[in-house]
Amino acid sequence: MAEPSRARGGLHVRSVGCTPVEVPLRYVLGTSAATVKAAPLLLVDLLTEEGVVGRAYVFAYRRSGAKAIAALLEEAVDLVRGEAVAPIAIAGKLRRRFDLIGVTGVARMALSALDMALWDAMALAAGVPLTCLLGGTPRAVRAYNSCGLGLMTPEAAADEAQALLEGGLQAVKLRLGYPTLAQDLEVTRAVRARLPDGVDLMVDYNQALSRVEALERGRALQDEGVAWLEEPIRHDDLAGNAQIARDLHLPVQLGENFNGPEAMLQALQAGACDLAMPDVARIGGVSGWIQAAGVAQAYGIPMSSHLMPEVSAHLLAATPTCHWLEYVDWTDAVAAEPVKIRDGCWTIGDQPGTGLAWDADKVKRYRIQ
Ligand code: SMN
Ligand code: MG
Repeated sequence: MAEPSRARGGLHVRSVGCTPVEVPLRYVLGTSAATVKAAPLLLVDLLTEEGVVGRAYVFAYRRSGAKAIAALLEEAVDLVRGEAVAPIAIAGKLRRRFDLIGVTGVARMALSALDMALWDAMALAAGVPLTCLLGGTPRAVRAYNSCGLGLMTPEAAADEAQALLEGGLQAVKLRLGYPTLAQDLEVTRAVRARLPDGVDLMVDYNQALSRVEALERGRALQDEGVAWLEEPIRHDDLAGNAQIARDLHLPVQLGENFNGPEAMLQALQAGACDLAMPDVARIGGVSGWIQAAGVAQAYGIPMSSHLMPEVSAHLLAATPTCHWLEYVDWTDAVAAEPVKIRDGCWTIGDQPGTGLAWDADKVKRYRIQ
């Protein structure tokens, strides 16, 4: 077999360290699909032969997810050991090797995590913030608060919504999908009434509804001052989502379940959503995001992020149709330098790479054994 290429001055893949942790959440997140009290994350340290360490992490949804992603990622790195740090070339090779198991779900997340770590390593080696490598400028990115506002009583939701405006945030997201439309409306009205004018309120059903229910609840919600209707029905029912997007004047938001830029293209071709919010760990990492951002621009669709705000901020700053950053504070528990929201924005610092670094003591405390 031919020796892997060794571009002068370039980086080469050496090994990967995967650390599963479970971090506590300040606000319990009751969604219509599951109640999230602690967040399992997989922390990734990609070592290069040149000594640069690229970092990334993914939200793994479940403890078993963190372990499965780690196993897949370790195998992927074995397959490209010694190769030049070239994310698109590596993604092409690994995609072929993983096609038989299928590049979806945890396999997609493993390959996305590797891609993110490779890009971080390149930005670290270049000595620039990641967004600069992608053609963006380090800047403040407008954020909405997505911590909390799970399923709860209307009074508790209104109190929590108010608390979530900390740091000058100008938008919050509410989870819906109560047993009845009347309950959804009651909570929405209680939260809306507590939020100052000009503060946006997004709502998220996490795919809870049938088409008929979504049309009924959407029609009721669209006159309640809601900014978007997220995943009202199964994310992959493109015809159903297109019908909802056509029938309502409330914008439909989809994206956290897009598996790669090709899935986003299909959704936009079908007219399934007015807004898009890919998840960097499912869209294919930094490489997949940039491709998806081109699709969003071609369709004139505003693009937001899903979770993992550290890398997403860099990506949004290089996204032509940049809309909102989804802010969660989950990595505060393990980050060496947690990012603070100021004036409603996540500000990209001038440190090279994504700025991700772990606090070793905190990681030890939350490590999953
Ligand atoms: C969500 C999904 C999974 C975990 C937490 C939150 C939600 C979102 O759909 O859009 O933030
Ligand atoms: Mg969502």
